Amino acid sequence: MSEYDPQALQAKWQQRWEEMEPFRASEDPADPRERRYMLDMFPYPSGDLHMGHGEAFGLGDVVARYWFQRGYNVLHPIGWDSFGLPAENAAIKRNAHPAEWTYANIETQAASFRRYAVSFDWSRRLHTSDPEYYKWNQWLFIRFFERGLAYRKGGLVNWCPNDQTVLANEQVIAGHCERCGAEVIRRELTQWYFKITDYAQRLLDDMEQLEGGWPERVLTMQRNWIGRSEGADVQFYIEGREEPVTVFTTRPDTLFGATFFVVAVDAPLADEICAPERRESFEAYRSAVAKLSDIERLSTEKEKTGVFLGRYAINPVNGERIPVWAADYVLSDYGHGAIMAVPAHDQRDLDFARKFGLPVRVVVETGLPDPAESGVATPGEGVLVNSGPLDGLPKAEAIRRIIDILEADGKGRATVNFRLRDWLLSRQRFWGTPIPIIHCGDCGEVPVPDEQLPVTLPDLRGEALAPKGVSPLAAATDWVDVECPKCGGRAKRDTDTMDTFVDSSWYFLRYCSPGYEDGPFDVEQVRKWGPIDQYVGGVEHAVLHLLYSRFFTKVLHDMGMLDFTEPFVRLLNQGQVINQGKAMSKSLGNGVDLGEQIDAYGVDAVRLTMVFAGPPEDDIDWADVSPAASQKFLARAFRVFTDVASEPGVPYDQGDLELRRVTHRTVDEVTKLIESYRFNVAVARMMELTTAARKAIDSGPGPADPAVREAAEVLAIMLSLVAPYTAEEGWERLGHTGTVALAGWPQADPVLLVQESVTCVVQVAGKVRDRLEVSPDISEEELRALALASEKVQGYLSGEPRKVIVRAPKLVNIVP
Ligand code: ANZ
Ligand code: ZN
Repeated sequence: MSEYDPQALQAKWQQRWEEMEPFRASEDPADPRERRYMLDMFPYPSGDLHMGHGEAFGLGDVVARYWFQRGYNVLHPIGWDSFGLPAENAAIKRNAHPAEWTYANIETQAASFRRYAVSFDWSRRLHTSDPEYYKWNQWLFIRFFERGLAYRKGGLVNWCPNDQTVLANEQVIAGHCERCGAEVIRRELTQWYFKITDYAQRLLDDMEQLEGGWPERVLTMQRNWIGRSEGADVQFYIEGREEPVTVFTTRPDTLFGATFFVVAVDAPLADEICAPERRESFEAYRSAVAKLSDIERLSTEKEKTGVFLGRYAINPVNGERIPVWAADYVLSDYGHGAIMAVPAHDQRDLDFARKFGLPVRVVVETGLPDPAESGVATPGEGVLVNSGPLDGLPKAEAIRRIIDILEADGKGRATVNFRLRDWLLSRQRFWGTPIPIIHCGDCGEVPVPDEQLPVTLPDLRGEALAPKGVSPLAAATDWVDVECPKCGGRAKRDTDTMDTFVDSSWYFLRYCSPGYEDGPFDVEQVRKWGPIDQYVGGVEHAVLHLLYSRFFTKVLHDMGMLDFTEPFVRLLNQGQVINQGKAMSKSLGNGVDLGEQIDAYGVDAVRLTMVFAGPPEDDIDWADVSPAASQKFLARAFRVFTDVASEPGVPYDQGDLELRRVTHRTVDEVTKLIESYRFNVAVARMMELTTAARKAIDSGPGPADPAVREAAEVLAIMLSLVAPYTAEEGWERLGHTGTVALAGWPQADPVLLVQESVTCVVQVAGKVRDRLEVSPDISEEELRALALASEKVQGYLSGEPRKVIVRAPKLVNIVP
């Protein structure tokens, strides 16, 4: 095997690694090495690995392998997010059990990961669909339930008519089901929720810990999703109604500009206060709106719609009577489901006012054209007018002032609202974790006792799993009918399963002690490994998965099980692999198959192509990259390894100085580049080192020079981060035993980093008086001091010079 043969290398080294297990994390408490926890978002077993996996895991592996080389005790585990709908749909189609499809795919992916040479600790592998894993979902659910953080309530929910299941708000994308794309409708159902809203403020505050470690755009998305608004609750009486109605407003300063009042058409209040003569039109309107998604309702493009309810509200500060309307642009589940409308300063209100001929009154003078005429509301800064006691005040002050007034009169108060809703976690599908609750006519909701966990899924398959609008579990009566754990009476199991985001909200903790039987994880082990030093995954998880994981972490912290409050210290979002400018898709026929690429070019060339294509966050267009060129480069590097003609252990310092300088500068730069995620530039530096070594072999000091060996060894170690097979074989050809993956990261010798000096001319009054040998990157201050300290220069100076002009590194001009 003198020629570079990637497929042969793969076969050989895969087997060696299997024997060596070089990537097992050590649990030995006496192990003195610093620990590092590197995690890739775990895969869903939908088939074999695809190009996206190739990129994400290839990038993550650069970090993990770098840490191995640095001598850390690294935890780099792998598992599968193996519950979920696709398995169930496949099972219905094939009259099979979802487990068959799931576990077959897992085996396929596991084999592909091994071939792809990702540095996993295989001993910690987990699958969320294993009862040994989901038992702890149930255990956690019960702990949440006991703490009042899991509860059941009825309400309107998002329902996918195709998948026949409830969806969380987060799973509705522009009114459509995230999974199948069907249009989502609203349905009244009793469902389980996690009370994530209790943690809204902490989810926001703790983001401070993530600044600098997470991409700014992800932090922004999290912030927007949580959606904190400061404002005031203001009470309005409605004529003929005993109790006042509260509205939430971020602009209490505009209270004197409220010209009408709007109730969400689907809020119970609208139904309650609707005047009899308006009922018919109200009901017709309400059923039309029921078909719309929140996104459509809130769209600013959409024509405003609404109906007058025949009633009037009283403005609490000036006693004015304003008409009450029902409309869809006010949501029933935000704030209090009713608003005071200020058309002059809120665009939605203005659109509505213009459509229905309602008055517009400016109360903040902004200097912009009158909204009633321009059609453009003026939400910005200004001075209050037409507002009684607020007149003349700037906006911010007016807000404070009106809140004081309202509070003094008991008509309102300062308040904070969050856009975040509680997490709807129950699903009416089979392939998930059964909710461990038993419903008893006498005792109500009774948790399954811990010692009876896990509640395993009944054995259903094929047609029995077909969606029927209720959970398929409901039909398994043997499974459903149980004794109440409290009173022993006849009771029924809850038939819903959990959202699979529950599974992924804590799996990273389980990896620290995967076989642990006394709890979801061994608290001591997590204390040692956690939190995750580096998390790598797609930006599609910027909201959901990350928010839920952060929530779980905080709850577990409050339960005394974790000593940290944020799970992921650093986050890297890799780009997507696309082709010809577009996302790969079956319909476009532009798909690229990872396995085929590997068959054609070898694992190393594919991995190197992924890493070299650009910054990790950028998309990779497979049409613009060349795995063939990557393979050629690897063959060149390989030839350098095989050409080295000295023995291991030769003293490098006897080698060619010029090549040694290149090698050490490369080490210095690549180290910094890897640590700042600029992996593509690091690869470029490795390529340059390869070229320099080649030149030294062919037309320089020759293959036996110790500097050539040094360059080749450094190259093998650095290359092991992206092209592990080539690096291993090269390392062996260089006469080493063991794996290159643990050879140790090279250290740059600072002496060799100093470039040859530059001559600096020092002039006094325009005449050259001295020449100094200085470093090319000397600073201006240093050079100035050096020039003034020169004895030759001193001879021409008497006291402080009038002026010193420094042009580092080549010239200093002194005016005496
Ligand atoms: C009067 C007002 C005047 C408002 C003004 C805004 C500007 P954020 O920032 O998103 O929290 N609002 C309150 N509850 C609502 C609901 N259930 N559905 C739709 N809109 C609702 O938005 C708060 C503002 O959105 C509130 O402040 C209210 O309109 C509206 F110049 O009150 B505002
Ligand atoms: Zn009971």
